[in-house]
Amino acid sequence: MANRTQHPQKPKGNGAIEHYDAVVIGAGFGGLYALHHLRAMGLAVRVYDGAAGVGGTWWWNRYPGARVDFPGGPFYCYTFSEELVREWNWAETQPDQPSVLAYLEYVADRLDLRRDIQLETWVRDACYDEEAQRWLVETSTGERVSTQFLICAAGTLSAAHTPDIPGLNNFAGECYHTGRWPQTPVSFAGKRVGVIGTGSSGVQAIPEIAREAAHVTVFQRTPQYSIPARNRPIDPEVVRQARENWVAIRAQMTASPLGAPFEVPERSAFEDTPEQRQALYEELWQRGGFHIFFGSYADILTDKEANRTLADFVRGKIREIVRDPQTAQKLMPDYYLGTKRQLLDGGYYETFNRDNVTLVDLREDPIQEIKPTGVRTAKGEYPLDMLVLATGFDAMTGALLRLNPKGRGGVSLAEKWRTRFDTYLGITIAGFPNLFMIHGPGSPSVLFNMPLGAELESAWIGDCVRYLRAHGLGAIEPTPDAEKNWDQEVAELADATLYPLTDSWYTGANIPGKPRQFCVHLGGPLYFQRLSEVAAQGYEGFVLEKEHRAEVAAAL
Ligand code: N01
Repeated sequence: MANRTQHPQKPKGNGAIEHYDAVVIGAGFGGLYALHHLRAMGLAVRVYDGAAGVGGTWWWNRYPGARVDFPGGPFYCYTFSEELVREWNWAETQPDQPSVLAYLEYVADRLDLRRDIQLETWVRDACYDEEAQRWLVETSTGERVSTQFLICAAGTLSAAHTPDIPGLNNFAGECYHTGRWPQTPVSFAGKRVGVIGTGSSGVQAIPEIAREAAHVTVFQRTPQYSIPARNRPIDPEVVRQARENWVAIRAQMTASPLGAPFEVPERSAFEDTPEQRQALYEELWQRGGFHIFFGSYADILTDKEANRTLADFVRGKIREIVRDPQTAQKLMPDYYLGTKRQLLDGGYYETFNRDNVTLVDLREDPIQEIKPTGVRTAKGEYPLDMLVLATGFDAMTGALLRLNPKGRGGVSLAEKWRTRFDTYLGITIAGFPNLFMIHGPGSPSVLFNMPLGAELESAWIGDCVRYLRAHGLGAIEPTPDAEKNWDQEVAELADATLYPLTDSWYTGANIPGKPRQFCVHLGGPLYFQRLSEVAAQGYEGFVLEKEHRAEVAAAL
């Protein structure tokens, strides 16, 4: 096993410019695989990450209760290597954050990745030099490096969103954002804790905090549908079969709409009687996980009435579980189920039966200000020792905009994306040659198995680099028309569903002033087929530029 040095050392900020074939931004699932894949092709690769460890999302999101909600180990992990699948033992169906982080650390060691990763280093600037056909990158540690390819694996859910609530900075107690949770243990014992936000992070954290805190006040703006995760020890037989048949299972995942090794239904909710539907929902509710959502009927996300049958079922469960009818009423969601990111929990609704938990419905009693001693709403005051902000992320585009690379003509990404997040294939951007994104806006990203998606996207990027090199090409960049058509394809797929009808981070509605656009390609396997077709047709939709150095050499 390689040594576990956290900070592979290279001279920092000594004035000399290092030259790489590829710079990868981010050392999470996507960035680690991109490094492994491109390095195996013989490229000189450097990875930068601002965190003090590898893991990306799984390094930052260490709030209590953080777990994989996708069908977990051995399916939420790297799939490209049968060895890794055989070597790593997942303990639970929904692995917790420490397990996933330990896995990524293991992979970084096992594949000897750390020697090319520089941690605690933010990329501060990235400018494209049209003449050199290269990116010039500057880091927070004072280095300037030149690279032909810039691979942005900065995370779809990594730019934490702190809402602009009056007085927030004056709060005198402890205050933590779930997406920037401290490295040192946080104690809730004996404390009055306020949690703002009831998305995936809040719903996972609230039951855990309530077990320890003196009191928890949950400030809820939108009630949510949550489904029991029913996390349990993983069945050794599932693992054995997965290991024996990994090639077939990986193929099945790649061909499935969500990248998961499960059959998806083709039947409409209305092919069953109400009694049959109820029985199926009950069975899948007891089974736990996303099965009820993706495994019940084909039209849950496309037909309002079909959606209502499942929404009614979950609302019925909330009424059954929550003893106080007024609290149950406040918890009652009314949007189309699944059109905000579907939540899984470990006893979320049950938590509201505890004596030490209070629910504040911000729709009828909004926050007015945060005072040094607590939260003041329209109707009252809640004295607090700690505030937990489970308020989400500037999803899909936030991390890229924070990076704000400058492309052709010095135009920044912030200028380019002022009103729309145009991309081609969710991987490339017109005006930004040789820049590739992993899980960019317009890719399946958060609605496909993310580790598997990252592998497939990296593989496509690797093939593209190989093609450029084999053909004496120095740069690749999509045409504005290709972007426009891609935008339309993404929108048409979304418009066939109920997703765009709900305010969510999928549509950018959670960030004040952010352009509204549904940025996830819902094609699943169709998306990866489109990638292959584009490559097979000689990178259709792209302008391919001859290598300038070769042109100069030829002219001499
Ligand atoms: O963020 P969110 P998250 N005043 O945006 C509320 C992934 N993830 O961190 O719905 C009051 O979903 C906001 O209210 P509303 C997963 O993909 C995965 O929970 O906008 N409230 C909402 O309740 C997930 O979807 C796992 O009305 C305010 C909450 O804050 C994504 O990350 C675990 C507010 C934000 O919910 C993001 O989840 C955790 C304000 N001013 C996360 N502003 C896994 O299990 C916002 N809110 C793998």
